[in-house]
Amino acid sequence: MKDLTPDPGTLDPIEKASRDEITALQTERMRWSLQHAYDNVPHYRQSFDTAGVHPSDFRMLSDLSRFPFTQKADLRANYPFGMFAVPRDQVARIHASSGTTGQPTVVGYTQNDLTNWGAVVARSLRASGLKPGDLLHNAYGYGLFTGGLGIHLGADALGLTTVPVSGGMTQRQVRLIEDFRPKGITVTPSYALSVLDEYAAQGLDPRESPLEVGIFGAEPWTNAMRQEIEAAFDMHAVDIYGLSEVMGPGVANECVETKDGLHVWEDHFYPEIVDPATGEPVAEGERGELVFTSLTKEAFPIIRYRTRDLTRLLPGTARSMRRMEKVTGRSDDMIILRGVNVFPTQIEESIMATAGLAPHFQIELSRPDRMDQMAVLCEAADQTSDSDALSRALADHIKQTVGISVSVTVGPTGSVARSQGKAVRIIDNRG
Ligand code: DLL
Repeated sequence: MKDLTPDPGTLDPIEKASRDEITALQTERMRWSLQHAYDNVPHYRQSFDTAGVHPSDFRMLSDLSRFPFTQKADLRANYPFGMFAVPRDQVARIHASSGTTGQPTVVGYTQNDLTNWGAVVARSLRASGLKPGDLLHNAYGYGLFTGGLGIHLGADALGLTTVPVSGGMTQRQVRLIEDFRPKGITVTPSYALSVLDEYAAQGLDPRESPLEVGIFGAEPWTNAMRQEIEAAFDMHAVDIYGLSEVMGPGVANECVETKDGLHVWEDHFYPEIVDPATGEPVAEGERGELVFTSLTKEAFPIIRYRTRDLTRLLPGTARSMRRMEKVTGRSDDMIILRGVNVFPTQIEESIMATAGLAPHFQIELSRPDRMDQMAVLCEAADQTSDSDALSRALADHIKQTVGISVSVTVGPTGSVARSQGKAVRIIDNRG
């Protein structure tokens, strides 16, 4: 793999700023953001008043914990435009979450917000090893989802040549990668595996592909999966994080030279970690639920948003801004199996650690006789291998590392549903 470390001279000054400078900027911006939300969004005025806090109570960053949280339910209750802090005609762009359950969550951006979003995505793409003039194959979905258009904004801001492929039509993805010869690909890690399958189907060697870096996010994935993808394509694989409520992709990104967690672009997004059960801030470096407050957003300021994503904050390394560890999973996706907490990422790690298994999997939950059961559906990398031996090996690994008994089915190639974007990891038949 080539060294893609960016030239330090190309970084934004804030990427090299001292902690004191970052804190001073955050404090000033936080004051503005709290006041802006209070003055312009009835929901925030009411929730601050109910909690007995006023933006003038904010003097330093530790005061933020006195302000109330915002939850997804608050955004739904204010559907569609009730959380906007500017008149609708100043909103330049709308995005929305898929809303598979209940109402979609609608978010908006002013022209300034779009500029800032482009800047943080550009910073993310540069941290990933891309530079002006490079070609980018953008396979995140275009549309209401923030992935495609968000990456596109940043690619324009950085000065890349963007191929706006969007998701789906996997054969065509491979054809375009081979013909246009992009240096980077932006895509969910699970869809990257579908692209990898297609390389095999076309009899092409993915290690010979022009790709030098993949920028993967929008769903949890493990370091074991990183190694799998890096080896398969002979390219770097870095992690990009974000969520529509906070902005979209580009809230945090790994640096290609370190790959040691994602630097949170703290000049725009202020992170906290709280205990998911009590909402109390955890001690520095402890794991918990990630909470974000926007520092510059005009159209859709967001105060102490409970992301449900579980991770921890670590000090800066390649950049002075703090890092978040790779997300283990969402608290919503935590399975409690006979008293043991399990995340799909733990099953992913076991699959990657079991030689002979392909990286595709789904988890099926059922409740026969009022006892929860977990079945893991996966595939052999090589169809001639002994699927009984593979399933025993995986079940043993899961028993030893996660501490639960599961049934494993190693099916034929293609038996596990392939991802076209965000993978569906859990099929819940518990009724
Ligand atoms: O998934 C934004 C995005 C697009 C991020 C493209 C990165 C790349 P939403 O659809 O609102 O936005 O979903 C946000 O996806 O709360 C996490 O649970 C999950 N997620 C996003 N990035 C990561 C990641 C986009 N790198 C939700 N690792 C978030 C783990 C991630 N989970």
